[in-house]
Amino acid sequence: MTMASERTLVLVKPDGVRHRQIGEVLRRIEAKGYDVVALNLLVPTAELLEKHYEEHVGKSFYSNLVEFMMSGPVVAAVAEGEQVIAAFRSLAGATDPIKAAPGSIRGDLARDWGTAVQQNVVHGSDSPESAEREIGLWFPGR
Ligand code: RTP
Ligand code: MG
Repeated sequence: MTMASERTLVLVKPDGVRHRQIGEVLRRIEAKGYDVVALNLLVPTAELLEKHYEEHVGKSFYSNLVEFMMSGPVVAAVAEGEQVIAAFRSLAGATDPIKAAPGSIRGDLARDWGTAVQQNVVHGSDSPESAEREIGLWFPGR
């Protein structure tokens, strides 16, 4: 039985770019058998981040999160393949890098977690609906 192919939005956050971890994150996606089908390096605007993080507007960490995400370039990528949404969440590990298991991207690569949960190297969409919404924001027309 074949499963439907999915797409997910992956972000290498400013801490990951700063620590030269772009290649390592993309390597792990490809090593797991997924295709990178879109790629862009940019400093996101407040407007883009407000839409991307609309579920978090008003939470205590929201302004710190947006400030951090604008602190330098991020890499936006679309990864594609069977069950890639859940698979990338598994590759990424727990949101809090201290709790993220060794072997996961966050568990292995997070360096700046001393002060904030925000600095956890990557983002990955959490559902098919979020993935299509987020891909539309970061890659208009895709
Ligand atoms: P992401 O969206 O980045 O893939 O991470 P996630 O689903 O695991 O976490 P989510 O709950 O969606 O939170 C989005 C990002 O906000 C920051 N965060 N900070 N208590 C805090 O200070 C806090 N909680 C969340 C993290 O950067 C998280 O990835
Ligand atoms: Mg999330």
